[in-house]
This record gives sequence, C-alpha cells and structure tokens, in this order.
Amino acid sequence: MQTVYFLLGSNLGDKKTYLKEALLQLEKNVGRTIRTSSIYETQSWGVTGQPDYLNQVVEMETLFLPDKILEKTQKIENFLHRERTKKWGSRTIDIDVLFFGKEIIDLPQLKIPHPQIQHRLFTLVPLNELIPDFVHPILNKTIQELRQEVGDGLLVKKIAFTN
Ligand code: PH2
Ligand code: MG
Ligand code: MG
Repeated sequence: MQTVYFLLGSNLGDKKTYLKEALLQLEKNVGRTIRTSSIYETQSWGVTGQPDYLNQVVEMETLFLPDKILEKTQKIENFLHRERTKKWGSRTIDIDVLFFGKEIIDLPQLKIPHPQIQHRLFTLVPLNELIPDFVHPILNKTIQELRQEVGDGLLVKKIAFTN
C-alpha cells in the first residue's frame, strides 16, 4: 500500500463537476481517498489569457504502481472529455501525480515527484493544507518551506461552495 497525492485541475466547462467526477473515478479505479484539500480558484500559470482554474489536492492509498496509475489517470482524463491540443492548453480535467510516497521516478513519460511542484503556488497552497511537514524527497525541504519560497505572483483563492 502506498500513499499517493494527486493534483486535480480544471479550467474548461463545469469545472467543479469535473473535479468531483475525477475524484469519483479515482475512487473507482485507483484507490481509497484519505483526505482532500479545499478547492481553490487559481490564475492560469505558464500561459496568460486562459480562464482561471479550479485546483484541488487528493490524498489516496493505492495498491497500484505508478505506471499503472498513469495509465488509469489518462483514461479518466479522456473519459472526462480531455482534449490534448497544445502544451498547457485549457482542459476539462488534468490529473497529475505529485508524490508517490517518497519514491523518485525518472522515466521519459513519468516523473515523480512532479517536477514543477516547487514553482507553483496553485499546487503548494492546497498541498500545504494536507502535508505541511512532508519533506520533498529530492529537494529535502518541507512543503511549508517550499510554499514560503515560491512567489509566482498569481492569485490562489480558497472557495467555499454552498453544496
Ligand atoms: N496546470 C497547468 C498549467 N497552468 N495553472 C493553474 N492555475 N492550475 C493548473 O492546474 C495549471 C496551470 C498544466 O497542467
Ligand atoms: Mg498539470
Ligand atoms: Mg497532466
């Protein structure tokens, strides 16, 4: 059994529903949810002029190995109408593996920890809600420390839904 952290992101269509559906599909196909972060409205990182995202981190326990998890998350993305156009293009759903326990994986198709974690407030803020003291296995800093160091200047706002 391993603990895996996913980042969910959506900036196209009914974003909140896509996050919810992605979580249901992960529970059906990948593992059991331990905790979820709040949902955040975040300004698009890397490409300007795109709609804001909703982002959320999910903590799960799983029996699957990372390559199998990648296969499953890609299937879920396709099922939820993900179209792969340009790099960082708007998408109904993006499911990224952030951490798989403390394991380090460096394959052409899969890098864990996710190589961009330390540059992105939209990832570090929800992650910091769940695991502030988790030490990044490559950078050897806690999430809290990384969160304090990053300054991409983009808004990350917690949102409360009424249902
Ligand atoms: N994902 C990206 C690129 N930019 N910006 C925000 N705010 N949230 C994302 O999930 C995101 C992004 C590539 O996957
Ligand atoms: Mg992504
Ligand atoms: Mg992705």
